[in-house]
Amino acid sequence: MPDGRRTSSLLVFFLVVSFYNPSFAQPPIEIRITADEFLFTPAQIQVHQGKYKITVTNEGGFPHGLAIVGRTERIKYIEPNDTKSLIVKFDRAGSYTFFCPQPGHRGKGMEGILKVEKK
Ligand SMILES: [Cu+2]
Repeated sequence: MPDGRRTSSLLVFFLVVSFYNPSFAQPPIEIRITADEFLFTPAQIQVHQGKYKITVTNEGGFPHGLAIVGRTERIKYIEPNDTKSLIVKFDRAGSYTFFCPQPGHRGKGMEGILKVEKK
């Protein structure tokens, strides 16, 4: 098969996949959170099932991060005045606890609840 035809077949394949799978085509919705000593704002977040980009800005003087209980995706470390993002897909409804993975921070109050509701 000539290269040009192979490329167009692949293109058609991806167009079909994105047509049948809306989550593949849609960009993630952004959730903005700020971290400070020793809290997240907001600490209560409500979303619907889907793909999200969680953006955390560290407005504090210490390094912070963001982890979600039961999920492997995390931001280990954000320097003061820096911003980092994480893409997370929530397929199931439920309450997810998020927290700062820096030692001792969760115990000082750096945690929150992300509630995912059915679409
Ligand atoms: Cu922290």
